[in-house]
Amino acid sequence: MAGKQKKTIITCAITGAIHTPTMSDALPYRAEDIAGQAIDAAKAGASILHLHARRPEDGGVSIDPKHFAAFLPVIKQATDAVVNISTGGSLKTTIDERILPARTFSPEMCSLNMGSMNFSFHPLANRYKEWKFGWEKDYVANSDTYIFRNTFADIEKVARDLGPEGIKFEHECYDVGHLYNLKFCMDSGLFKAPIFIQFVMGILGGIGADIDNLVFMKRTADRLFGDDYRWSVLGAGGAQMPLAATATQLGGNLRVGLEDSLFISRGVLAKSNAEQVAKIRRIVEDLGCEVATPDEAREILGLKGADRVNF
Ligand code: KMH
Ligand code: ZN
Repeated sequence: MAGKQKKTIITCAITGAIHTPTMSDALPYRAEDIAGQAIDAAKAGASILHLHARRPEDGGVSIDPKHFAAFLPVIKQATDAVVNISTGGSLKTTIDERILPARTFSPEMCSLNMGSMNFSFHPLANRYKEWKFGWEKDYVANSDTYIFRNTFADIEKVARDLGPEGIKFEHECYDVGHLYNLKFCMDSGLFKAPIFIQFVMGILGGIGADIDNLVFMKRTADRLFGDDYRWSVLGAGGAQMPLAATATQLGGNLRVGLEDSLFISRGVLAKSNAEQVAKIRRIVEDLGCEVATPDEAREILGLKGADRVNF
């Protein structure tokens, strides 16, 4: 089973592809705001920055490499945090389009979603009467028609295109079956130990965000991967902080950030990504654990190093 780590890696997911500008003024979508919040999150204790891009004019989700190019070098200049580029894409993009930013910039890490599923946030559409931008309401409301496609062929394509670049995958597992998908791929030789699993909990379409389920996911992963894996958890919405705090006590790592929750506490919007990082850092340290530096995260996960990226 994955041994209890001495240090806790904090990942911060800065903006994502679920929330929209209407939902929080803090959600960054211009390059300078994505960069600024990412740098502040790193200063607050995040050693990995999970990054999506957005259109600067209206906050729409973008997978255009030019929108990543506008913030990646700024972040690299200002911090030694590990950059992790999403391959999640947006609602209607092909796997080739989704991996283009990671293929272009060859970061130390990128996400890899481990199964196809319903992936919906349509209930959020009822919470807002006025929307800042024209695209937002339909984007959110129509997510009930969305199948997040990540077939075995898609997964293999990502592994074969990006693996040789030395990019470490954040294997996003939204349910127990995804762990078995990952095991199948690992046995087929697609991924090398130690793999890094992100237990994604509380997405409508995936496993619910509670501690019993986290323990079940971890036990299953222990059984399937033994010492060959490291893990982290992200809880969507209100589950973010409780699951993150639980992860440190179970010997794992955690992810916070406005991609996964817009809140700092019940009903109170976070002012920034850094505010969430600072809060979980306090909790981690109060519970007697230490936060990993970026270089410690590189060591724990076996990353290629910031000198081997292409930005
Ligand atoms: N927004 C998270 C629930 C990705 O970027 O590949 C999932 C995610 C997907 O982070
Ligand atoms: Zn993401």
